[in-house]
Amino acid sequence: MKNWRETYRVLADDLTARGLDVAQIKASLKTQRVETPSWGYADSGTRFKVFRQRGAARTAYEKLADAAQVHKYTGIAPSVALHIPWDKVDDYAHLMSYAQGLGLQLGAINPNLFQDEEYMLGSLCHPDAAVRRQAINHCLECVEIAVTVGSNIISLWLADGTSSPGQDSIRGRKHRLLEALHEVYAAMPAPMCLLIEYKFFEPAFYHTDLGDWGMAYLMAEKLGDRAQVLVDLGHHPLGTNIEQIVALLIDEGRLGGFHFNNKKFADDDLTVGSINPYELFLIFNELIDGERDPQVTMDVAYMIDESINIKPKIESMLQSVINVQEAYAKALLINRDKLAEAQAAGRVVEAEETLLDAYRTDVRPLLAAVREEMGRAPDPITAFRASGYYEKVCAERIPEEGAGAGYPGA
Ligand code: LRH
Ligand code: MN
Repeated sequence: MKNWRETYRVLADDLTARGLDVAQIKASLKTQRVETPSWGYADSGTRFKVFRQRGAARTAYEKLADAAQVHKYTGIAPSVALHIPWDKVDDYAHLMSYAQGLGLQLGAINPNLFQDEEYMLGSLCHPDAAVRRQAINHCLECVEIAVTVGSNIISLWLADGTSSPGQDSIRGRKHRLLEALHEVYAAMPAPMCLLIEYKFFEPAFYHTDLGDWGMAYLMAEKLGDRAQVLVDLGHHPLGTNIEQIVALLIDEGRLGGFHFNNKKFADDDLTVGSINPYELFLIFNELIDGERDPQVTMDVAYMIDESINIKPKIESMLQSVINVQEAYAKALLINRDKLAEAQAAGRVVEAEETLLDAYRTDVRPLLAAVREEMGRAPDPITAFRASGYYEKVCAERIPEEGAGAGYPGA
């Protein structure tokens, strides 16, 4: 955006004329934080092919170096989620200090209970107690890693389910799952939280043990206050109203976090906001509604979970962080008093138009001003490209056989 400063001045006057507090909006934007996924910087693909990308990160250290670029240019991505064993290292304390040297913290620890040979029939839900023990021990190892790196989040997704009718007892699996989760929960030192991520199918194709928000919520309720539900935007049947699920979990005090990404069909893990930016805006509308309600306490982990197969990964991650920022900025422009009045009076079109006034506002000049005031690049992608970092890592990182991030096929 060439002359964004002039455009920003006009926008700020317009927002003030619309009765909005520009200084307050900018202050909120400066406190926004989004965690990026280590696995988003490494080679990934589909079951058909993982296309290797020149310059893709191959080790936990290289993933952190790339994540530091995203934080350098946006200013709002200071932490990175790890996936174990994809990010397994000999010395996690050393990895933590390396991250701190880059201005980063290590965030959510993601156990991996979907790649060991023993997990064909499940992990924590497996009929064989020895396999369940193996899975529980991996989660306990992840709790230890979280303690070592100063993380307070265990982010758990289970591939567990069945792929043919009758394969296993659905209630039996539920009992095994709860027993195992109680042991993991008890091992987490407060205030560490367990985020339970649900998904309606894949890799299981008949039933999934944690198949929707209700099943994850039920488990959280049975475990305790430090168990919450994680909403991955790619884990719902088409047509699902995700912002309604978000509003409900906020109201029940069980919204623990997000895996932001986008989809057209299934769990596509595409760049955030690249397919349905209006949905992301409506989700942030519910989040702000909750934040503004004194009855509601929220402690939400905003995280990205994307696997980019074609685009250069760092640029896609920059797009994703910027799109999360834009969705929040647009939602902050909603005149909430006007919205509440229209809703109460049943003036439905006026209510929708109040949302659209905000959504249709081009917030890029506002974000450019906020970034500059944070000492960051008004236009992160252009600044990153001008840095030559990508060319540098392409030259340095000669793809090695089997050096993928642990992503299947990588
Ligand atoms: C499962 C999932 C989960 C991660 C994986 C990389 O589809 O969303 O969050 O463990 O992707
Ligand atoms: Mn996810």
